[in-house]
Formats: sequence, structure tokens, C-alpha cells
Amino acid sequence: SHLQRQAEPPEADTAPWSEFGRAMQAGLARTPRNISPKFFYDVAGSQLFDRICELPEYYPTRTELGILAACAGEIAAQIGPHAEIVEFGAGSLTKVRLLLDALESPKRYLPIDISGEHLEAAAARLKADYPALAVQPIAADYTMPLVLPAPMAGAGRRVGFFPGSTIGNFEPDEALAFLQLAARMLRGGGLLIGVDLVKDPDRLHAAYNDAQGVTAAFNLNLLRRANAELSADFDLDGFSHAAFYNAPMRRIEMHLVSRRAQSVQLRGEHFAFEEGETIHTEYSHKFTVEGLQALAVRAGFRVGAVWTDPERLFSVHWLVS
Ligand code: AVI
Repeated sequence: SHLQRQAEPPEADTAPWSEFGRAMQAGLARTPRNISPKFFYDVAGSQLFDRICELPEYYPTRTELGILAACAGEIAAQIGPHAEIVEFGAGSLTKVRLLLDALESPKRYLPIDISGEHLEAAAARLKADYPALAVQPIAADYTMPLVLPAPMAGAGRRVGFFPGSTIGNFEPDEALAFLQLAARMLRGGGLLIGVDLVKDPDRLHAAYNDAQGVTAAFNLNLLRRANAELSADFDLDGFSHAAFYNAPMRRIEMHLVSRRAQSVQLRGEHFAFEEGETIHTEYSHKFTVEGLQALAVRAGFRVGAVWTDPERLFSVHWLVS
């Protein structure tokens, strides 16, 4: 309203920041510099991620889909009839379709995603293909506690679905906190979670350093986003993509490396970079089957079945809550 507009601060640079703006400013002020990988996923970043999933070097997506397709019957038998599926960060609806097709009369699908508009559209398409299924999208940040709707009459188990090894993008303490939250939310049911496995470092390196440079574009898109949304002045040619496997920590690390000494402006504040100085943008932790199971037990789950591909690149775990 007019009144609200008058009450706004007169200077643009004292207006409230978006969450991305606050995170970027705080991340640049920190030593070493970093920012959460959740900010990769604006529209352009989500499209780049979809392209990553198709790359020959990026094995996780197609390997997980292969496991879900091959083991759908066994997975459905663990879950049982009339289940309610809660998906955390419902990106690709291809994966949940494999699950829904195998389940015996699934009752309801509750996809949770922070990007509400995208979610509504995806949910509408799914609803059209599964007329007997209740589809109820929830626009929320699934890393925060949230109250799920009460189970429907006659519903079977409430089952969480967290594919893609997204858990690997959390810091270890965040991963534990997420699993604890999920265990509480899914009491009496379980969690079906996809987790990338420790493997040959060359294979891992290639998956995050693809020949076409899509992963590099995905990483650098963060700076393009900061320029577009926050009026920052990052020179996109002044930074390069770096991704490497940190073997002792069992994780891929992605960074943006300053190619020269330079200064970057964000809302009137200047941030000096030395040549070679980095912004850390992502961890992608890799697990052993036993390591993931130990973490799940600490979070309050009981370990159920685990399915892997013949090469043991990727794993899908049934965790009972
Ligand atoms: C979404 N997440 C599990 C991906 C991963 O492999 O950690 C994101 C990604 N980053 C670079 N390539 C893909």
C-alpha cells in the first residue's frame, strides 16, 4: 500500500535483503569464503542441473533410476499398501513415478519444496497421470521442522523419499539434524534415501569436471545470479570452476577461484580477492553403505534393506522409523 511504501527506508542500500543477498554478503565477508549450495537453484541453475543429470560423466542420476527400476517390486514390498509418500525437495518427478508405479494403491503424495510455483505446476501434471492419488504439495523449507497434515483415513505407512544423494550436500551436522527431523516426522513409517558411494577418485573427479563444461557453468551461475539479483559486479571471466575429491573427508568440493587479484562490489561493499583465492560453493559427500547406516541409527532409524547397482556406484536405503 501507499502507507507501507512511505514507511520503507529511503535508500535502496538499506532496504531489506533477500535470503540470497544476506547469505552472499555474509559468505564474502567470511574467511575462508563460502556460500550454501542451495543458492545454485534459481531457474537457470535448475536447468543447468537437469543438464548435468544427462551428462555421460554424471553417473548418479541414471544409476539411481536404474536401481529404482530394477528393485521397485522389493522396495514396494517393504513399504506396503496405501502408503503416503513425502518427498523432500521434490525436483525430478521421474523418480517418484517409478516408485508410485510399483506401489500397491498409494494413497497420497506430499512433495515438499521451497520453490512453490514450480512445485504447483509439477504436482498438477502428476495429478493428471495418477487420478486415484491425492496430491498435496507443500511449499516449505524441508530442513526446518514442519507439521504434516494428519494421515488420511485408511492410509498405510508414511514414507519419506529423499533421492539424488542430496544428503551429501549437507554439512555432516546438518545431515544428522535432517535425518533426526525425518525420523520424528515419519514415526511408524520409514525413509527411502538415495546415497552416492565412495569410489575410484578418477570417476568422481570426472563427474564434477565434465568435458562439456556444464558443471563449470552451474558453479559460475551463482555469480551470474548475484549480478542479476543483487547488482553485484562479478566478472564471470575472472573466476574459474574448481572441483576435486578430498579423499580423507570423502567429499567432492566445489570452489570458484579468482583468476587474478580483483575487487568485487556487492551493495557498495568491496571485497578484495587475491589471485587463487576461492569461494567454496558445495560439498558433495560420498558414503559407504555402513557409514550411512551408522548415521541413520544415530538419528533414530532402524536399518532395513539396501539396494545397489552391480558396480556399487550408488545405494538406495530403506530406513525404518
Ligand atoms: C544435487 N546434488 C546431489 C548434486 C551433487 O552431485 O552433489 C549437485 C551437483 N553439483 C555438481 N554436480 C551436481
